[in-house]
Amino acid sequence: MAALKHIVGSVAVITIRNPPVNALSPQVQVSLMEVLKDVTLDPSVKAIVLCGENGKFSGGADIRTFSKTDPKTDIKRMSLDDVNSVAERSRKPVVAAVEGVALGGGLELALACHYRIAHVKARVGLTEVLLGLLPGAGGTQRLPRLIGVPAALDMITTGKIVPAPVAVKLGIVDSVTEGSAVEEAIHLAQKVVGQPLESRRICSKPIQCPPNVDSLLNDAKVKLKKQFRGAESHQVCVEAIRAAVQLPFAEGIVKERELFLSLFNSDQAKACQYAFFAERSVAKWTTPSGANWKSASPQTIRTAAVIGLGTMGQGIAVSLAKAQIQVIAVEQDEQQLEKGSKAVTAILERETLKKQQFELAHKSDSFGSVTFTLDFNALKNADLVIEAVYENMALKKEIFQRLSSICKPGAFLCTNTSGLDIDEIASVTDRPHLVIGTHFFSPAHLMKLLEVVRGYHSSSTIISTVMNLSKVLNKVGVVVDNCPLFVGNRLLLPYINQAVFLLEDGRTPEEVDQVLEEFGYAMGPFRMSDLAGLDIGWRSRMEFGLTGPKLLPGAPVRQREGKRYSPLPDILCEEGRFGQKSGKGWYQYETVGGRNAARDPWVHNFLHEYRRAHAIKQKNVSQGEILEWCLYPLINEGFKVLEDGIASGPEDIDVIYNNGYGWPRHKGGPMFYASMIGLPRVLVKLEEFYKNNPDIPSLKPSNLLKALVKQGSPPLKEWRSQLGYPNSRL
Ligand code: 3H9
Repeated sequence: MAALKHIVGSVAVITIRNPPVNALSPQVQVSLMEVLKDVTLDPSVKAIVLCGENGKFSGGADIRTFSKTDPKTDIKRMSLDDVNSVAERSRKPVVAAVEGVALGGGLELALACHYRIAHVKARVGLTEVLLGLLPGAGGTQRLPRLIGVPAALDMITTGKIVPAPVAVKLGIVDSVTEGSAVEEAIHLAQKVVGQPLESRRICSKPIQCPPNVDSLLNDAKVKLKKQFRGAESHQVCVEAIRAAVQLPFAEGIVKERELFLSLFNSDQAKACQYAFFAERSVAKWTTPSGANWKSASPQTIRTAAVIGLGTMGQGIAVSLAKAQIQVIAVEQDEQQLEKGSKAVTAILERETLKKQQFELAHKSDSFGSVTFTLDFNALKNADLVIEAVYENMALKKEIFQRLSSICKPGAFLCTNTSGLDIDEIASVTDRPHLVIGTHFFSPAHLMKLLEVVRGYHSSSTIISTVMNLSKVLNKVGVVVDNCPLFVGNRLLLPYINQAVFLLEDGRTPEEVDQVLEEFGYAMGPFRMSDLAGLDIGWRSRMEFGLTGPKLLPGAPVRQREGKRYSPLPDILCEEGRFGQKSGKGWYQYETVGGRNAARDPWVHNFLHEYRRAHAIKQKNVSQGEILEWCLYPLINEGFKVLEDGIASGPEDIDVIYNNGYGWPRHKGGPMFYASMIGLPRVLVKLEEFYKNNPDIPSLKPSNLLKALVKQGSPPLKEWRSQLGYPNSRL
């Protein structure tokens, strides 16, 4: 039985059992229905308590069963709505004891109960929108009736999860307890036996609408359209809430179901659910020696040090402190230390305020302390050190050499680099097996991704410790192998290059950005480059002799080593246009550090003159071709990364792109996207592009892509096993 019953006095306690999160699979729903019917008919039972096994109420409907569900037939038989209806109509009081989580269908079940008691650490939310769906078991009809339209709109359209103290304030749960929610619920159930239940049935409550409800809903759609570009589920959620506003409860439920079915089998829902499982799968890493996430033993990090308090170091220090880790922050001179410590303190103050507002007056766990120092010897107590100085190999090596002599034996040494060789850095230490790359993304206290770059000697203990740390920091860690630029930036390079070539060929930054933003990117390549700072790439190109003083005399302007090269970004930097930080880049900004990108006539004029000077003929490129021209080389590089064994599977690449590079989640990630449009299509287009542009090597189709197409384009989940990854270094 997936729902167990035991009797305490005159109260029947029904426990949902489906480890690990008590998901409401079709079997659980059937079982719940049977037990509920059984206890409502049992004259010795006067009240009912619903809870979940192992301190978790329920993680919602079982997502794993969705892909096996035929929406035309099976879904009509899905009975969570029926279960909810039986619970709500019961003439015996039904109390939900919410411990751990009540998410999606789990919260919908709790909303159908007459009372809800939550443990103080429990969290609740209607998270379906993040899976490309909407709450399909009455959530869109009950929540607005319970907490009002504006609050319900916010929760349902964003999938926000709120802690129990906030839930009680909003009116989602009746009370919180620091003790056992189940015992509290039994106590309440006994107390309310015989009391009238009509006012406790949310389905009977009138909906309280603000006078401007129509414009509230319309404005929400406009805002969501901008925030989640191209995503359908957020828009459809608003329509379901509109039904709650306009229709009686029963008709609203019918409308909700109709809208739910319209999303259920969509490509976007498939992509979001793939992204959900991909994030879980990357936690299950393995190494060629057979070590893996199960066998390795992560060490707990209590004290961590950060070296360098630039933008990255500041964010990393905040991130660690937020996770209640004691932080030692080191800088090289007084001025930098003061600047860095002020910035860290200011961010932490803002974060404390946010936390207090979010968790309201409830006492919350405080942040870890941050000690600022110029004294490298302070690092001797750290369990783990993260070096976050600027990208300079000589400087990093000097620091790691010093760390060897200062840090305690067994301390883990991490380098925050976006592409330098981890093995070279590890080689100067006394403990290469305890050295690893931790590639954070800016702003590091907010961005979810952590690329964990395994060096040749990195031990399973350091991999598991850092992967564990990523979870503690509320990030998604992805283990990748060591290669120039690692995975994320390696795929980014051809994407940016292709976008710049489009400017040479006659397009404008606005046109290119618009296409990529309509695709779903939060920012197109040029707005993103302006935000990141154009000078970073410029310095690295100077370092590699592609531009600047190290460039060999006589090198053609638009070629390097026989390959197409565009000097446009270099020229912008030579003009002092570094992007937002200098108030001008591919766009102009209202001020230095401004955020609002506006068309810049200077850029347009400059591009025009550049094309004229180099006698470049304008090419007519459709919006569809702009998209393919930019995305397919990025995808192609993804296949090359797999071929080289740098990432262990397509899911790893997709998780990196969804969480670190603004890839639209409802498109699953670049590799998933390729599988959806069809590998033959990607291959044919790349072949065509490469034939017409033999001087762009990133357009040459990867062997893996060709092999997969030859094998009949197997589904993405079979790519790993079909190819066997003979080259895998992971
Ligand atoms: C829904 O409810 C639709 C309804 O409105 C209407 C229907 C008609 N199903 O994340 P973790 C697995 S849609 C199946 O590592 P944590 C997960 O894959 C649903 N499996 O743990 C993993 O498996 P494995 C709405 C699920 O403690 C394991 O559980 N619900 C589900 O960090 C542990 O997960 C949601 O959107 C599920 N629903 O976080 C909630 N949930 O060990 C989605 C988890 O094999 N879930 N699994 O890798 C979550 O947000 C988090 O998993 C949760 C636990 C917070 C619950």
